Amino acid sequence: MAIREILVVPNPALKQVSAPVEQVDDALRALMDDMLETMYAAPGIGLAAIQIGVPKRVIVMDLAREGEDQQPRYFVNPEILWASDETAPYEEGCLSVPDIYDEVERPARVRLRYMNYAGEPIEEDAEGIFAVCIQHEMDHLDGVLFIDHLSRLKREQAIKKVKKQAKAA
Ligand code: K2U
Ligand code: ZN
Repeated sequence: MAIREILVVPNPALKQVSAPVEQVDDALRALMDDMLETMYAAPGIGLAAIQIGVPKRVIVMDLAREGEDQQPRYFVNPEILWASDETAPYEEGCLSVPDIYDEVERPARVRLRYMNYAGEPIEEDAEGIFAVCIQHEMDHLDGVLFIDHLSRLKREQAIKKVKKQAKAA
């Protein structure tokens, strides 16, 4: 396992549309292991493969609270089969847009289809922070960042702030 570099804005690689996975094999599981180790080290609760520069439709997640046992989740070729008309706001952040937080409105509940770590097909409903996180990560698979849901002014201010922080580092 290895901790990989997380790409940050304005890296154009983050705008790529990731390709579907052909086969859930040991090489893909090794990638998911690295993604999970990278996410825990960040720290974060979700990570898309494109954030470490790999344009594959793969997401890892762990929604366990502080003090709870780790509950790693793996989503290969995730699809949203249904989304509620009801929406809910959430103050989002992103490891690829460091230290920027803003409110994004998303469908409150979604029905997912994906393959797990073993390559088995799963269908599952998500709500709450699970619904927020999976939609945030699936946006990454389409080259979309949470700041793309904000006004152009807020988006430009966010990118300017991240660039300034990077220069000062
Ligand atoms: O994509 C990422 O950078 C991972 C995000 C996932 C996330 C974004 C918005 C809302 C929920 C999850 C990182 O985990 S951002 C850090 C974070 C940690 C806890 C709660 C919210 C955001
Ligand atoms: Zn993100």
